[in-house]
Amino acid sequence: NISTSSSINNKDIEDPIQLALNSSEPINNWTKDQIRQIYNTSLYDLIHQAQIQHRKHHNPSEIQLCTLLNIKEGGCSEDCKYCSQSSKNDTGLKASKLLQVDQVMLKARQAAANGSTRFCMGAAWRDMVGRKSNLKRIAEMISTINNELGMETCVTLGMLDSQQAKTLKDAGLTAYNHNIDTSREYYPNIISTRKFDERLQTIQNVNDAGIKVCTGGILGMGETSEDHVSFLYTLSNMPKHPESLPINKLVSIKGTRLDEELSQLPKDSERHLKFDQVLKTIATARLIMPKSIIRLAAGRYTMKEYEQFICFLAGANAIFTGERMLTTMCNGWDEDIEMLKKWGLVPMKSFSN
Ligand code: SAM
Ligand code: DTB
Ligand code: SF4
Ligand code: FES
Repeated sequence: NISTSSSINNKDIEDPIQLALNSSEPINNWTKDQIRQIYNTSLYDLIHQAQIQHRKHHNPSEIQLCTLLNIKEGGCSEDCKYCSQSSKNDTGLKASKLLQVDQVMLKARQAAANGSTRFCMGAAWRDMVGRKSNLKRIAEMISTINNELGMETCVTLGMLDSQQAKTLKDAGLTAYNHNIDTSREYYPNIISTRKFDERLQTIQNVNDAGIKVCTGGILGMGETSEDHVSFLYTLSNMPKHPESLPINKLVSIKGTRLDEELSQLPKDSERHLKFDQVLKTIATARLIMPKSIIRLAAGRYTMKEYEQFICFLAGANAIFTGERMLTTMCNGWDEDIEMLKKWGLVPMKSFSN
């Protein structure tokens, strides 16, 4: 079987795990069959192979620490079934105004002092249409954090057009978070006020502006393993793999329509998320998107320390740490530093340090 090109041809290697491990370039044409085969590999082997891949592309003892701040809470016009901040869910959360730059700086300084190297700011908005002065204030937050603290910055503000993305890039933004959330097929069960392809369009606008893309999703919304395969298929076939890939475990919030729906599922339904599916998703992501930073995001506080440890073994290498996620709980800096020490892991240095 002689290949005419010097690079490895996708079709020359039949075992997709070997293909993932042997390719010198990121692969952007994974098939669902290949991804499914990886996902369904015996978990013991899968984690071993993912760890090999992890060690090829990352310093295996480093975990990136990011801290989140909700800079504009609640009152969002989107209808995401899981979200406490959607005005279509009855969670009792009130809408707030955008924080001032000095309020944000207090929190950013605290995060830096505790060892976080990336500061992520979230706003409960559908998009930035008609929010020029808010965008300007956010640009000021970004540049002040950069200049004063040398931290990486990240924001998530809903949909962005190319011009808005450029404004954020000019302010010095490192990454933009915009999750695809789940598979293309399952998406309409979760959100009806926007389309999956609109998500992809914003991601493209962000990428085109030269900002790193942070995109991932939520596990445990009643989807199946096939949805995990399809979710990974979309992510891994993006023209550029996401720099950062958050894996959220649903925090089922009282008053959200998803919480109500999931409570109706029979106890033995295959639609209840199992921990092995979390591991399979992380390990598969690590194999097929070797350079992405895989972040344990929402719901980590519900995981035992040893469960988090296995997630790190499977290839996760970032966490959110601090006082809070956006509206839900987060493990704090002190307990996280203790945990990392216990497992022989250290906080990742910022590229700007
Ligand atoms: N409004 C922006 C947007 O949706 O792009 C940014 C904020 S939004 C809260 C960021 C991400 O947090 C969502 O895309 C979703 O993946 C995750 N998320 C929100 N609520 C969650 C929950 N209850 N459990 C787990 N993840 C959640
Ligand atoms: C992401 O994927 N997870 C973070 C970050 N991106 C912005 C947000 C998680 C929010 C969890 C629900 C809450 O705290 O309200
Ligand atoms: Fe709004 Fe984002 Fe919550 Fe959806 S996930 S309701 S867009 S804040
Ligand atoms: Fe900030 Fe992903 S939310 S890096």
